[in-house]
Amino acid sequence: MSSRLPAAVTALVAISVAYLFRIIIYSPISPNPLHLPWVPSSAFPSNDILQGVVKIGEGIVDRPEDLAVDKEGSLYTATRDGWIKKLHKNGSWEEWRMMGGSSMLGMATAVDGGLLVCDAEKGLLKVDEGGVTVVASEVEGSKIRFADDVIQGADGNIYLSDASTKFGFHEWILDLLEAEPHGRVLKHDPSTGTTSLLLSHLAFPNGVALSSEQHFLVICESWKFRCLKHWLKGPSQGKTETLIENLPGAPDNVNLAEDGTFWIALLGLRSTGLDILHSSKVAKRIVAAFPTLWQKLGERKTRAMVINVGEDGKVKQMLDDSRGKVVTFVTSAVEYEGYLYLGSLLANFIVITTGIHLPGMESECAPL
Ligand SMILES: [Ca+2]
Ligand SMILES: [Ca+2]
Repeated sequence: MSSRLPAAVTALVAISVAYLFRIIIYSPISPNPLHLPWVPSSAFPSNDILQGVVKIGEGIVDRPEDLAVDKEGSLYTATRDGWIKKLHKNGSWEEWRMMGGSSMLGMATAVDGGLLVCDAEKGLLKVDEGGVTVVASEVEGSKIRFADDVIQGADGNIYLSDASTKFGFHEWILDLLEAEPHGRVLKHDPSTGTTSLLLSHLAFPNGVALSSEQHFLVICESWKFRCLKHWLKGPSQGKTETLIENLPGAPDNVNLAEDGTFWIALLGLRSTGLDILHSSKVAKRIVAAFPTLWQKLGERKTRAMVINVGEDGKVKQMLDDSRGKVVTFVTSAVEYEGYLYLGSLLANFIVITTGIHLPGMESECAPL
């Protein structure tokens, strides 16, 4: 008994030291507290409108992060099984292109036809009837590590976000825990084939969209809970301003609405547990060392939210599912002919909003 006790204590000390090394010395992150905006509940009162949505493509689409609609009205989404799937206007689904991998994210239609697709790991791809080409995989000698979203202007210039230069798609949680500005926005000029750095030191630049007149680029900076407005033309050309800040969720994809406003999807990365985690360096290191803790804290049904924001940054509408009862972790909202289509990284379906009045609509939506 007496000889067993010191052995047990020694083992306990050894295990504790090993865990401490794992948490402190070999931690994959150098965290900082993430300063979360204080948002009064009265600012975005819940309406649970997203509990009244209609699901489409259930079981056909696996975690569709972003959506794009072409001129013919066909909807595309990239799913985790490596497919780009196409929803025809008649409601039928097509397995359109097998791309492989599981890291396709943002997409947009290309001005000359086909799709521009961000594969977080491969970079920016162009997909059309001719096949798949890599448009950009590096900038100024530096690999694009986390291609996240893309938009192309009428002049052909392409803007894309590289959400993090430190962590890849499957490590996005580490980027969130570290909360450092590792991201950047790039510009690709197809006429010269060159990719250049437009903005750097951004905290997870995510969705990108152009304004209706294409005078400015909207950039959602997820870990700052804000969206930026970067002027491309006019007297403020080259300047960056805040479009909207103190958002109640981390902004993901942003898309131009039919009336020139923007639909922004907000990730519900707020809860009592997550707020404590975001404020504590030690807690962040522990979660980084034991990723299953994240599944308990973060990967739960949280509030799904989309907001409609004007060019002046004013919120015109907010739609939510306060407890993620029907849909959670909405990553994208695309408006087309008065319907709002939503994608989610935690769903096996797309949803269409029904029974709400969208800007420019004569009457309420009806399900397809
Ligand atoms: Ca997009
Ligand atoms: Ca995204």
